[in-house]
Amino acid sequence: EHRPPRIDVSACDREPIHALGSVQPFGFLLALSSDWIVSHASGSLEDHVGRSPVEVLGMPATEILGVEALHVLRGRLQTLRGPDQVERVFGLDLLGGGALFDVALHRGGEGFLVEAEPHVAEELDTGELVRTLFARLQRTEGVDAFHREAVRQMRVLTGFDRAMVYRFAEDGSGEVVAESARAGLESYLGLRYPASDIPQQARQLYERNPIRLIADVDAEVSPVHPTLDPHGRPLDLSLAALRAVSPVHIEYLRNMGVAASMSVSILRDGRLWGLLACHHGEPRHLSMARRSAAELFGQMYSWALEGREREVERAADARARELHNRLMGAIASRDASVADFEDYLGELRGVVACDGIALCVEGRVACEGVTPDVRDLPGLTRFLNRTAMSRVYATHALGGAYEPAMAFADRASGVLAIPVSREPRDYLLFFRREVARTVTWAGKPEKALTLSDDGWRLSPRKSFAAWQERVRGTATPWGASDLRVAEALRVTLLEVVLRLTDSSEKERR
Ligand code: BLA
Repeated sequence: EHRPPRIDVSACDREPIHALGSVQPFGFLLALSSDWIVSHASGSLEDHVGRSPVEVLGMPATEILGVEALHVLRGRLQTLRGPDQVERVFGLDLLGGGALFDVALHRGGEGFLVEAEPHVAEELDTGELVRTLFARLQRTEGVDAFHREAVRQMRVLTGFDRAMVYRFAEDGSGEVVAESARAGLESYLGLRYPASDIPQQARQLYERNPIRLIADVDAEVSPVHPTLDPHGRPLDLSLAALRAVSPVHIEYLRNMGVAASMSVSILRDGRLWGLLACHHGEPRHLSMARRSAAELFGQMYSWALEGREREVERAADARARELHNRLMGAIASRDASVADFEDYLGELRGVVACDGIALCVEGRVACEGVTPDVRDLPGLTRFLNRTAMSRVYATHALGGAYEPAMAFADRASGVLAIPVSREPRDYLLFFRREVARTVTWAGKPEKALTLSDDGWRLSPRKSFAAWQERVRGTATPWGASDLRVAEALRVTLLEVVLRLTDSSEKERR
């Protein structure tokens, strides 16, 4: 029996995916120096143009490109100002021989990169198409319907079998929050994937370059010549549309039964919030015009999303305010006691997303939902007395700070504690379960490793076991909005409890 070695998933983060030295063969690439001398060419030049890449190295562009094309490219180059900008020209007679190409242009290397694909004439006005799709998106109500409509539109736009909204959590893991798929395909909706499925450098790259198409996972990639420039550096393909992707990811897609993939970055405040990810069971090339349209749709979607999410936050704040008013009204209108306050547990539970809630006041305990055992709560509140200091305290890995909590990690790995008396002593506690128990994680542990000619190696979709080890004892982290609502609740509850204890003391007297 072979024993798998320990897996170092972080090794994935070190693969230089922006400079792997090859492109996909559905187009060709030329790198030109600032004085328009060819410094690099891809092997695919041969297939598209019938010239050997090595033969054109060192040639002035005037000997390869058509006069009209040179003029157009010079003009476009002038407009490339910002660092990560790309210009696209559709239907350009690039070589002056009559064949039309769709061309992308960006600064890079010692000058700029020109990428060309055979021109595809789109019957539809893609700008008009995006406008229509976006109008439909805006007619939806709420965040869920917004995502659902977006993936439906992405399928219309791309013709792919499947489109998903893949949203990242704070720990980098991702969840499929919306999906549109051809009938008969297995659904991924609601599945979670570990952070290691999309390594760090890939996420950074996707913030700069918002779209990538993998047209055919089985296509042989085309090497860029020369491999290293005179300074010994590989060509930086970060912004190249033709960039061949990591072989590790290609294997991942094959394991998923995917032949073509395209993803568009969803950004919030410039940071990667998620991906619009599309799959196809057969190889599928999308024209540059359609890819541009998908990119634009992704940008409009990203901007609109910010507004939708803000609406949700405002609604959560409003719920907390309303609860405040109701609690205050209740104690003002009748001769209430702390015990009555327990009637509100259900409602309190609704203002912060949690699996369970407990109220510990004056030695009394009331619980709802999934919580630690009542016997475990005194120990926990004593820990909180030392930690919370009259403030809201939140952790998504309670066992790390308070070791005895490991015993009930499955029921409560996350706690959000709101002190409700002036001295730390009484608390309202929100609990979240261990994440591995609350979500459906994708992947099969038994497929964590494969044996290849060079020994055991980590393969995509197989990092599951390693990941599961790492999330033991952790819950979904509390978000900024949870903390804001908790702080508002703290102020309310403090007031409520003070009044109630005042009145019960009066009674006793
Ligand atoms: C990239 N991984 C990606 C991408 C996605 C995923 C969407 C972006 C590239 C693309 O558009 O295809 C993951 N795809 C998913 C997930 C779903 C999906 C989770 O459809 C869910 C439905 N991958 C691993 C491991 C490694 C790894 C363990 O699982 C590292 C050893 C690597 N993934 C990896 C790399 C890339 C990647 C290197 C970057 C590919 C590139 O752009 O070059």
